[in-house]
Amino acid sequence: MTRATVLGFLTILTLVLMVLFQSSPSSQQYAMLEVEGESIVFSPYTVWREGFPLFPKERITDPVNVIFLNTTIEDIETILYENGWMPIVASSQFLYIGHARVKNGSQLIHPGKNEKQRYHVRLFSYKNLVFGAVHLEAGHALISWEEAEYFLARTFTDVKQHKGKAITKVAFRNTENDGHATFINLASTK
Ligand SMILES: [Ca+2]
Repeated sequence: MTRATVLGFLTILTLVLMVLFQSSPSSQQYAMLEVEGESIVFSPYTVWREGFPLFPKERITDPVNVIFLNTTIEDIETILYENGWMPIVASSQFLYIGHARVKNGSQLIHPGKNEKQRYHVRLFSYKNLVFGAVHLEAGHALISWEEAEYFLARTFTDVKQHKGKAITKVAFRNTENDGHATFINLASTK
């Protein structure tokens, strides 16, 4: 085998490994969601991707704590804008849903109890579901996921809500988190 052939083979092998690495899902545990007879597998934490674009590192960042059923990001945005939320451009995060990597489609903020605090939600669209990861922060400091989940869910009190089974760790990142997400069915009325 000539040197050129070996180099060519190694180049192809490297490219194949890069493609495999790119498409490999996050190493985190998956959760199963049963929605109207359909089973959907998803990663219960958002990931933040950093580093060299061909070999990104993924850092688990926020728990999924609100799941909207029978709706779209656009419909949720409309409701949230009517309730004091505003659009914001911030770093993108990703969720693995049905083994696809889904980039957040929209991010919104709402002022908190004082001028330093704000609620921040990232929304991820999958079929007729919208996964939400919402937190309360002060500057770059994380304060609570639970309080943010309650605050966001309170906007939708005219439709059916329930808490699902635990999908994430309790007290993840040493911050208030009960491990359960709130399910909000936009097709229902109370
Ligand atoms: Ca929760």
